Amino acid sequence: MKVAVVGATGLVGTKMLQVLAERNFPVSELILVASEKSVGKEIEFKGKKYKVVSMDNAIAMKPEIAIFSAGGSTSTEFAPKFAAVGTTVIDNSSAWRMDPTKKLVVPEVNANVLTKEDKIIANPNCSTIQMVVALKPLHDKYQIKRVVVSTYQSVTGTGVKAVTQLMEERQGIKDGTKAYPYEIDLNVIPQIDVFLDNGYTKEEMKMIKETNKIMGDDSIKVTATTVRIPVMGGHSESVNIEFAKDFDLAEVKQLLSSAPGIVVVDDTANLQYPMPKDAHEKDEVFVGRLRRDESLPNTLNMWIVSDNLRKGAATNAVQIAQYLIEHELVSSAVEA
Ligand code: 2RA
Repeated sequence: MKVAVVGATGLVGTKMLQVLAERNFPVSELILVASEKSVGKEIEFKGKKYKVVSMDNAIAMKPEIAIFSAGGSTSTEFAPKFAAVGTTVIDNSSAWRMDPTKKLVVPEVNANVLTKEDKIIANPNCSTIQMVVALKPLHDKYQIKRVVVSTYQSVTGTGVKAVTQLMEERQGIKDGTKAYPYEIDLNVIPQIDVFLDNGYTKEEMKMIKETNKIMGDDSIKVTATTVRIPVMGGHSESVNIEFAKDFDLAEVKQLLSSAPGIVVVDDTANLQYPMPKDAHEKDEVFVGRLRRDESLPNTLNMWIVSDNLRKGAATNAVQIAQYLIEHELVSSAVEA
């Protein structure tokens, strides 16, 4: 496969290259694209150096697959141009996620919706991905009525600038890099992305709308509070789920343990539960603190942790690409 990575120098782009290499993704030719100021810069992939090229050069090379992590406006402008030359684009921005003509995919949940005609495929928001992976096996069995989620999100979800802000603050540097309106070290910021007219943030509304679309079920009611914390290894989520049917806690554990992409870490007697420092650099979604909500019938509490740069972004995108290849849903650019 001729593969382009668009946004190759960012936190997610760098992780995409790492995941492609680790998974031995069948790359016959690698095309690296980044902003104009990075054109010509060399990036290493599997021991070989590649020069960053411009967007127009990359389109002219007609890659079979392009994995984008370059922001919404870049994606809105250039994803259709790649699609026009026969490239299948997997896009990590929010540009196409709620477009009814585009698929929003988490392979463990809804890869079956993909067809050969899908030329722009949306990769969901990181905090949504890890939640739906854990919701899916439970929804199939007990039918979810309502989800109440509160998140504890890593600064890596914002990007390099936010990591720099946290590190500088930890070194005592005042008036340094500012990715957030407030200090993040020794603080908690109950705002991720901008506020909307309804009082929710864009991140909260993404969790609500994307969950319905990925699960293919608008009857699931979701409400969210998304929060930034001074952590690096992954996003954590406290999730309260009300089901239509009653459940058995041992069976819940069993369903989650046998579901793809999930690791249950739930042994409170030995103080075992998921934490970002353990999820860091892992591809799985970790679930624990499973317990009945004693205040409501048929309701479960759980805690979900995953590396937001991996399953929440790069790994999910590469898994979509792998699925397309395995199911022969990606056409060669030569044919196009
Ligand atoms: C965040 N959800 O953590 C974003 C990244 N996609 O800010």
